[in-house]
Amino acid sequence: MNRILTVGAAQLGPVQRDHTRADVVERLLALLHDAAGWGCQLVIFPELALTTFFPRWYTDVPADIDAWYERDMPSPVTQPLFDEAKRLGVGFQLGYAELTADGHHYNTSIMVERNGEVVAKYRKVHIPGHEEYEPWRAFQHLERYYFESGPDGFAVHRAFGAIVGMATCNDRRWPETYRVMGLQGVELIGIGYNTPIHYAPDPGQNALQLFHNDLCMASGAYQNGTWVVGVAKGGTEEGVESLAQSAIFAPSGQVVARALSTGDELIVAACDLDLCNKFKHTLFQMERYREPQHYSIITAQKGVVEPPALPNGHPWGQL
Ligand code: CDT
Repeated sequence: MNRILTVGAAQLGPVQRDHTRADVVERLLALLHDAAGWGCQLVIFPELALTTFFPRWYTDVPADIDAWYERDMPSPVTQPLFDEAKRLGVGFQLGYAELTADGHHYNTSIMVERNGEVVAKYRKVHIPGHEEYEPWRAFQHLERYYFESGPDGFAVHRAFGAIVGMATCNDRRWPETYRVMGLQGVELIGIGYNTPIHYAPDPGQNALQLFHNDLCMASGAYQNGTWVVGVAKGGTEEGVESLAQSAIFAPSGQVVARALSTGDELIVAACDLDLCNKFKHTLFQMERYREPQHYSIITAQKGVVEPPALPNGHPWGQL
């Protein structure tokens, strides 16, 4: 009998600045209940689900900065989620801003098993945007000011009867994210995101947001033979429109479920984990077909190193 993991992608609509964490937890609980009704074992919530996407504003007041972060998880305000997960037997993945006891700031996700226990923590590795206030922008994307890159990389975990992994938003655009987990046999990757439609450095890409979103996750799924669950916090938050269109991708790269709205919405798929093997054991049989001796540049080098320029006037240098 095939191994079926029923997964819910619990898209959130906007969380405005004056919404409290308690308000949000109420919405998460409603989605969790909905998911239980659909027979889900696992529900994926978005990146930074408990607050508005605060990197769109600059402040240098330490207390104002730290107010966006969670020092404990669970905390008194999030405890009901853990309790309800246990009562319903539905686990979840939750993204939030984490402030560690020794003062580190991470964009973190946890995975909580059906008994309410945290089984895995992931700290976002690829931190996009900019480090300093840039007044020319309509809104900021100061993730590189508010978050450090996670030090732990892309681990996978045995949970939910599967091999599961997590990634966060911008991570989904980098093929290394999926491959590192693919090489550990991942069968399902949960990815939460906050993606403003307006991309200030090149607004020409605005119209391509959905295309690029799907392109990355479909490719990651297919090339590694894994399910990928992409979950948005979408809609217009504090005047900034963000991509919704949450979707569940099969190991074939096909979309099997798609959110219709830009608000709170649950989509569900019965994910056949054995379908992963169709790809892992054929075209992408890694141990047979990969040639890692040719890939060392990927870890040895961070940026692009072009070949030396041709001498002036060389015919191959002419357009
Ligand atoms: N949250 C997040 O990582 N968002 C980015 C926006 C990129 S533009 C600064 C993303 O890759 O969707």
